[in-house]
Amino acid sequence: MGHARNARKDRSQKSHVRRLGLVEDRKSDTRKSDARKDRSQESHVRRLGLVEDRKNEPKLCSHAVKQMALRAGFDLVGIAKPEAIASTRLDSWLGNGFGAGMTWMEASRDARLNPRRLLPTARSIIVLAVNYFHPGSNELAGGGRISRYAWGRDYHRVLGARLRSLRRLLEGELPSIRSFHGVDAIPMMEKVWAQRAGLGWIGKSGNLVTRRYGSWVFLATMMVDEEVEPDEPHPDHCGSCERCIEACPTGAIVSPGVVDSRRCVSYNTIENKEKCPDGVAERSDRWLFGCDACQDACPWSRRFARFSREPDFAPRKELMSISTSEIAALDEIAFDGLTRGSPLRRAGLERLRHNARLALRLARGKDGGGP
Ligand code: B12
Ligand code: SF4
Ligand code: SF4
Repeated sequence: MGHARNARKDRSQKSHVRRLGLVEDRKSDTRKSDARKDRSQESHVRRLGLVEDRKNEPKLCSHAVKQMALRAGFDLVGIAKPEAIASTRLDSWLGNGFGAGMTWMEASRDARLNPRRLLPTARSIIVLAVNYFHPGSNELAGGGRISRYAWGRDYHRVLGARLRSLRRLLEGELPSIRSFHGVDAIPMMEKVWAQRAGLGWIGKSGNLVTRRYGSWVFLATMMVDEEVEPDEPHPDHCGSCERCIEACPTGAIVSPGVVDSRRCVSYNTIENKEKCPDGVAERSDRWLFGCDACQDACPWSRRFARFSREPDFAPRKELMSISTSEIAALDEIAFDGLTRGSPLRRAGLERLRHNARLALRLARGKDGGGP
């Protein structure tokens, strides 16, 4: 009876995860392998120095996991324990309407706060980051600006491939391991995990800032059902600085670390399907996709920006050489060609054209009002 209930729960969990479009990497049935197989596996792994035997509890060695993550192409890696996140801040963010039209943030609230909803047997979270900084100007001819994270190939694809490599490396050494990974689109509070895993701190800008690359990093997570030595959480280094808050063109950083998406140019140029709230469009500083003002102003991000070793994130010639007026006049075929494999695709043709028209008006010194 209990078993049947568990099996039902398991199935409903799987379909829930599938409905959310999440990546699930379970080798579930291999788990019930007999004790002999387990023992031989363990000793194989111990021979490789991957597992430390502490108090009879097998543990993946944190150093070995980190080496694998670096081999898979990540620039930073840390480990956190999958302990639930206190609900106060997320609830107050949602309650204040700061999630704007991103209703999926509310719908996945419980999973965001408790990662074990995604992998009930999770014992550790491997938190990963990739530096995407490529130098250069964000200005297109005609005055429009494109945020740095969108200059190259879509990071979901790049980091997704690296996560799969890491999973293969882990499974190669410990075949019974179960994992669950994702980048951005899974209901994990990636910045919180990154801070807990020691990668950096959540700055007043609302971005994770690292001492190695500033805030120019993408984040990803992989939960595993093995114990890995956790890292220390990262201390805050914002101090009395408030440059990001001062630099935000629309006043979207309503208090340190808290972003009201309704006012954020990034939200309004990418996610928003409705009319831009009054007073925001005309202050959007010619950004036609995303916004980097809070990051460009950050002394850590200025000082520690380093050239990314990932050519996929380098500015695409066809994108950076197009003019704002050409974007404003894109047709479907041209949009399809321009945005293939690029983050810009998310905005959709209509929104992108609208943003470009607005940027042109602002560049000409008109107020840019209107939808
Ligand atoms: C929703 C979302 C947005 C929204 C809301 C932004 C936000 N700050 O929450 C919008 C559309 C506006 C947005 C914009 C951008 N985003 Co975004 N976004 C997300 C997403 C999907 C969820 C973030 C979230 O959970 N927000 C809800 C709030 C409540 O969560 P939180 O900020 O983590 O809050 C916690 C802490 O900040 C803490 N806290 C609360 N108050 C305070 C106060 C202080 C002082 C401190 C220290 C902590 C603290 O408690 C909160 C909960 O426990 C993540 C991916 C993911 N799955 O995590 C990407 C993500 C955060 N985005 C990312 C990026 C790159 C951007 C942009 C830079 C893109 C651009 N150039 O235009 C901008 C930056 C805007 C900004 N200043 O934050 C990256 C950030 C990488 C990094 N270095 O931090 C992420 C991690 C995606 C990824 N996988 O790389 N984004
Ligand atoms: S992305 Fe732009 S609008 Fe959004 S908080 Fe940062 S500076 Fe403000
Ligand atoms: S600009 Fe200053 S306050 Fe803002 S994130 Fe950077 S260091 Fe922190």
